[in-house]
Amino acid sequence: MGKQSEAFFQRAQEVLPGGVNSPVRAFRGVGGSPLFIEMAQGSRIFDVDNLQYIDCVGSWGPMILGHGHRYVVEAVKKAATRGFSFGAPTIGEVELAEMIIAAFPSMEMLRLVNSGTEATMSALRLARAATGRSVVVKFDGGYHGHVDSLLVKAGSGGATFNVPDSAGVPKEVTELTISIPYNDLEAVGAVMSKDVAAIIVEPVAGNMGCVPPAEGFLQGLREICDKFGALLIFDEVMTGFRVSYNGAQSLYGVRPDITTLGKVIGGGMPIGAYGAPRELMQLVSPLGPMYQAGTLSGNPIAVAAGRATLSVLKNSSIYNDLEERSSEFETGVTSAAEKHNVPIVVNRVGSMWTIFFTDAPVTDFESADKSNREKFARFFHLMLAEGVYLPPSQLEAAFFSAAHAKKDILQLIERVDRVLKKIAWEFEK
Ligand code: KE4
Repeated sequence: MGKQSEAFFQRAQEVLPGGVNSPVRAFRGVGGSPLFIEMAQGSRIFDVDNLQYIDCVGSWGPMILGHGHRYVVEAVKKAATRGFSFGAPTIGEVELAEMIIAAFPSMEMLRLVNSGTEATMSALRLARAATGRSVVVKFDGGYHGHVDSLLVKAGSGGATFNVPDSAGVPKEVTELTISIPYNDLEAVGAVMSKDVAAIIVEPVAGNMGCVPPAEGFLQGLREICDKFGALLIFDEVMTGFRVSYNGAQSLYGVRPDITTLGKVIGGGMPIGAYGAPRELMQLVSPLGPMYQAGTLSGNPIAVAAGRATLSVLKNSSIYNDLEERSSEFETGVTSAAEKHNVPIVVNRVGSMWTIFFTDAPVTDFESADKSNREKFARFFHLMLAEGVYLPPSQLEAAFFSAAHAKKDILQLIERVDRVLKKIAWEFEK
């Protein structure tokens, strides 16, 4: 921990709860104090003490092209010279919507908002408006932003700080939310009823660490929703344009009723979106009775960053490259762990992944939660000392970007190998 970061952190804690503007950044999941970041470029991030790291967080997913991609930077610069915000329609937000809809055939219309939370909050309201029902089903360890109804057995910071149900949310609200184990279709069947407005799911979980859907799980949710007349919401805030240009719904061939997006579609700028077939979206104001609004929704600068990002991703070899490099990393880490006899499980879908310090498969929150947090924290700090910036929590997903070159992957494997050797000595003797 550098002196400047330490000084800034002391100062930050005077004015920001925990010294941060989002809880998981506070390093409470791994101990110690957070690094304050000066800048980032490509696959590297630089802290205020001028130390550099290979970045495996990528702002929690948005930076799939790497930091400071010149095409995105130029698009933002150009947009900025024309005005930051008008509170009026621009053709740019239409073009971004058209790009997203072309990539996600399950959507015929969408509404841009300013965060993933706004997207899921609006998607939930739309499902309740469309069905006239109130109950929502989610999954233990699933995190969908800090929406009152969805802060029930929530993942991400909720799980990291062991506060799965937030204070300040009336029980009258949470009574309408049922949370059950991920990848457990029987549990879904047992709670389903004609009172359920929607099932909301991360089609690849990223907020209990990375947990892929079990074979048939997503299709099973589709069938259960059809049987009970409930809507299926795919929260693709993390997976959209991450696991493929067409999202997890394309990868697994399951069509949701409503999709939420964020992160990558803004290229690092504040953004979110929710979309669905026309008949559903026509319920949204000003067309219909479901109200949702936003001063900065469709913001020209955020939209410029998003359009530039998707333009670079579209028809590129980036997803193949990401798969190749991420797979090479997974193989290298797995063999290093075997060599040093450190039990780990690596879960990965494309370029989102998590190294769990456990010796049993991780298929849901309960199995993820069995991971050895002390070992993960030690691994995190030893990797930081090796110049690698990982998500500061066992229950988060890590990410690679198009800027992570082969040499970065080879360096990462070497550094993981050195660190696992130390972990073996400290924990496995
Ligand atoms: P935001 O409101 O943070 O933009 O998006 C909320 C959200 C919704 N759905 C999914 C699947 C998400 O992963 C997220 C946010 N992800 C976390 C990372 N676990 C953001 C990091 C943070 O909270 O600081």
